[in-house]
Amino acid sequence: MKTIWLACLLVVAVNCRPESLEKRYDGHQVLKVFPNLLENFKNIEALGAKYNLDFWNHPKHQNGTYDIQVSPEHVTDVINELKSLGADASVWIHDIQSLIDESRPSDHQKRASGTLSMNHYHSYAEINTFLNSIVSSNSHTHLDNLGTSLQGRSINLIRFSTGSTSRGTHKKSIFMDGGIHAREWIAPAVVLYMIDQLANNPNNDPDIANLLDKFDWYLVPLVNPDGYEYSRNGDRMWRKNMASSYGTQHSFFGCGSNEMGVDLNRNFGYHWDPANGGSFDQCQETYAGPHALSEPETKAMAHALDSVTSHTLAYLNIHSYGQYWIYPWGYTRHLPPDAADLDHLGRVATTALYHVHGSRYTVGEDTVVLYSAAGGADDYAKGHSGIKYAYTVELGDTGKYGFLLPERYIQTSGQELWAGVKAMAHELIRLYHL
Ligand code: 0X9
Ligand code: ZN
Repeated sequence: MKTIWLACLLVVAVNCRPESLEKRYDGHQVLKVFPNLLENFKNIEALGAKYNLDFWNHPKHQNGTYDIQVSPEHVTDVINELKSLGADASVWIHDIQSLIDESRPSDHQKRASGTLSMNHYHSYAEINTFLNSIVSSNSHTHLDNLGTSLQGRSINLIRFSTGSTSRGTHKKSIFMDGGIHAREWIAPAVVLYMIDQLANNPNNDPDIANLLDKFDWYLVPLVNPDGYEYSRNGDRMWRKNMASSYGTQHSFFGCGSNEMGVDLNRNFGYHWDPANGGSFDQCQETYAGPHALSEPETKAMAHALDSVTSHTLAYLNIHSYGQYWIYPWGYTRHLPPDAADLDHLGRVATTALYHVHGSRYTVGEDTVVLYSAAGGADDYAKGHSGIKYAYTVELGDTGKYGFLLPERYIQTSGQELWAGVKAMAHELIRLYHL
């Protein structure tokens, strides 16, 4: 153990993340905090910097709450400081490690090629095997490598395309991705669920052929494969990509326990601005990168979105948690001119989603429903690529497990989102006379 850490110190000091040593969160807690006073928004953000807090969620309005992860050595001080500010704090998650243990990917049997268990969180390698077996047995599917992550993993897109239209032009398309934030495992899992529906039609759904006939489908299950693998093997709470030090700030000793990396959903190039809901500090969870599209993962996605612009009607950037179906802009409180259209389609989708298992999703503009944050994929897709119906979807839950949703929720989350997406597709068919 000593030798490993010594080696780490020698290697760099810049970037040492021994993937075999899993970071533990024994005694780390998540607090629900009611600011109570307007000035406390600023005060609470300042506590974040002082105690190295990880904000799982920011309040969406004056009466909203923060979900704040605190390390055991700071719990008492943070609660005391919050009380002295006049804020209310209660413990939501008492021990993050026990939830991590509960949501840990379980051992599972290898399945026949072309199938993937929808009851498990899968590794990057398993996901690729699944995609490859689909394209090798399915003539209307194609695998595109959109680019290569910092650690050399390919960012794969699977395309379902049953041929061009009778007019010889592209069909209209729907584009969806997951896993831009490493720790939000349910997002890639439900993208895989949807890929399985389209490729294997396991429920013999008579609608699938029609949906494949009307649209080309583009799905990227894992936008941030390096971060995802690190969250499986190194640090379950990892959010960003695996970029190492930028510039001189913090460069010698790195960021300590809160390592580097870029928040890919602050790095897109439409009104990119670290000061707007992101950070200039590479040690922060929302570090926006040294400049717009500085990361290979965002470059790959931006290029893919730009190249489908002429025929893509809808884009879903899938995250967790909180149950929101939200639309641009994230960088400003001003609504896009066609906000009513986006609102309408979001409501169609979430109504259908609700009817599956009764989950309620909030529909609205990013800054109204959540918070202001520039450099998001949704803003880029709409503002730069010109995809009209661009959304961020925050899957479940609403406050029991947060990012640590156990595997048993994959099926239900997939069923729900797929129902929402199908309803969205049908509404597009109606609106565009497809
Ligand atoms: O902060 C984010 O990137 C998203 N929430 S999450 O908890 N999954 O990290 C929301 C992004 C909303 N879109 C924009 N702000 N553009
Ligand atoms: Zn996210």
